[in-house]
Amino acid sequence: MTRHRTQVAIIGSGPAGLLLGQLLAKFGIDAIILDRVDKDYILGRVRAGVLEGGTVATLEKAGVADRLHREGLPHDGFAIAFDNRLERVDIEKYAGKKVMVYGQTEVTRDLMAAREAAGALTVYDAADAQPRDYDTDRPFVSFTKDGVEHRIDCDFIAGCDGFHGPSRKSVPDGAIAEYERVYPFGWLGILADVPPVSDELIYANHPEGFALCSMRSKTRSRYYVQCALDDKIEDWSDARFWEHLKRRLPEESLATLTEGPSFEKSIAPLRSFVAEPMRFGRLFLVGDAAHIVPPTGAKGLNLAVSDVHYLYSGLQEHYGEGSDAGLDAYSAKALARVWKSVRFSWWMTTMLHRFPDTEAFGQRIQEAELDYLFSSEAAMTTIAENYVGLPF
Ligand code: FAS
Ligand code: PHB
Repeated sequence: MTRHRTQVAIIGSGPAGLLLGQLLAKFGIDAIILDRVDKDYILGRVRAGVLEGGTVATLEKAGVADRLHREGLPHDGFAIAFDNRLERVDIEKYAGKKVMVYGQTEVTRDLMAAREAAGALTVYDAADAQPRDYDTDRPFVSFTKDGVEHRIDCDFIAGCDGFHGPSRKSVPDGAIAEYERVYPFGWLGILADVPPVSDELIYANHPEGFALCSMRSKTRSRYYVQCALDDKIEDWSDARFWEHLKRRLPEESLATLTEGPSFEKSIAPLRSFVAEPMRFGRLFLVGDAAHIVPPTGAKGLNLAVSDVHYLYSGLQEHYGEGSDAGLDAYSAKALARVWKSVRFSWWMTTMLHRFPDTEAFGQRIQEAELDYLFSSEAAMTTIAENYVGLPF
């Protein structure tokens, strides 16, 4: 058994774990990060694309926002297409803020580079990580690497290990409440090196299903179409993908749509999920380990950041001022913001997707809601202030 000692043991080297590690390092708090896979696998996962202002500010505070400001695309609005209409939500006018289009992969890359430059320890390919004894004041994390058993003694454990990780699952059933809604469809996404159809994102409601036109740069597009839950990647040739995307976009968008070969194609299931509470003694659940949202509201990554913001503030107080007020308030504070983002993501998903029971009446109701949305200053303000991100 190889033994290690640190102040905070972080399970998971996704954006939550890496950002927490980076903020702690800047404050002089030692942390070891573990992940069950390697860097390339993590960087190969294509996920979020839109950063809220609070996320950008937190990345700036962590000292990893230089490339984001050089290469990211600030957006002051997005569009919703429905009933062959293309209508714009002016987030700058109605919420006074922008969002930044910069892929999660790049955020993760920047955080990994900063951690390496600081010489901080991340253990990749760490198998069987388990948070242990976190109901005592001597918690530890066990894992194996290359057949050798390891133990990390620590003061606190941050469970940043995503929806399928061991942290939440280690909590005894009677001590945790779980709320879930699984959606009866998925998102099929592609990346293609073609110019985006528009300078801003387009979310599309259509009788055949939802579509989303996003981007990673002015020469790289990210597109999604709603697909059946049992669809497989091999069911979707590029030709079929482009055909379905074009059918779901308004005519005026087709004039600027550039098709091309995809170099990444993946299907993501959609669910809303929240675990309560988010703290168990010395174990804190962070990001997707505690909650999942359908990506329709572009909230998943941004919620992971607000959790990190609250937990980091609490740890800073503990080590800097000897106060546990922030740690004691973590779960309630994080969940208050989580549930409002879960609601918004559920609302956007319900309004824009084709459900098995939508039928003709349901389609008209969705179109009426969208028609009202664009006729009301109050409704525009509501969607804009939720999309740019509620305050931390
Ligand atoms: P992550 O899941 O990113 O990171 C968890 C890490 O823990 C992983 O690296 C994993 O390898 C590691 N881990 C798991 N088990 C472990 C173990 N036993 N031991 C050690 N490590 C372990 N959000 C958006 O806003 N927009 C989107 O378009 C979008 N698309 C998504 C598509 C998919 C397929 C998925 C799954 C999520 C998507 N999300 C999207 C949400 C996503 O961006 C998450 O919110 C974000 O990755 C959350 O970051 P983390 O909490 O760090 O979790
Ligand atoms: C993306 O660019 O991947 C993206 C953007 C906005 C969303 C979801 C995904 O709501």
